[in-house]
Amino acid sequence: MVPDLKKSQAHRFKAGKAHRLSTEEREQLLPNLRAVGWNEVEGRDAIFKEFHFKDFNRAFGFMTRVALQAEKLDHHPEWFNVYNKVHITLSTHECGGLSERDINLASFIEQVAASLS
Ligand code: H2B
Repeated sequence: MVPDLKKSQAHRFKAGKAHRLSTEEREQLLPNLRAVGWNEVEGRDAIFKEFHFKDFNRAFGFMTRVALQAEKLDHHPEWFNVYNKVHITLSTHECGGLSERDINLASFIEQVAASLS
């Protein structure tokens, strides 16, 4: 299941200052991401997922697509790659924790991963 990202949300992405998600927002937004393998990081307000691809070529292709979108959105992942594995942590430095920007980037990342597998 790929969490839905509405076009209207994508346009609102960078509008205004990022704010940390409220408890209500988390209850509404995080279950969809948990269901596809994103987990909250212990000791830090961030989410994490590990992706596995068939080979380095696919992993790097995935990273390239995510990188271009991240630059467009001016919201960047923290990530680590070895061969076919890509570890991704999302958090918003501007507000020191999880914001809607992370949820939206995670949704985009899921769409890319789904299109490559
Ligand atoms: N990425 C992330 N993950 N969090 C941020 O707060 C952030 C970013 N801020 N990318 C952007 C860039 C900011 O530094 C620039 C100046 O807009």
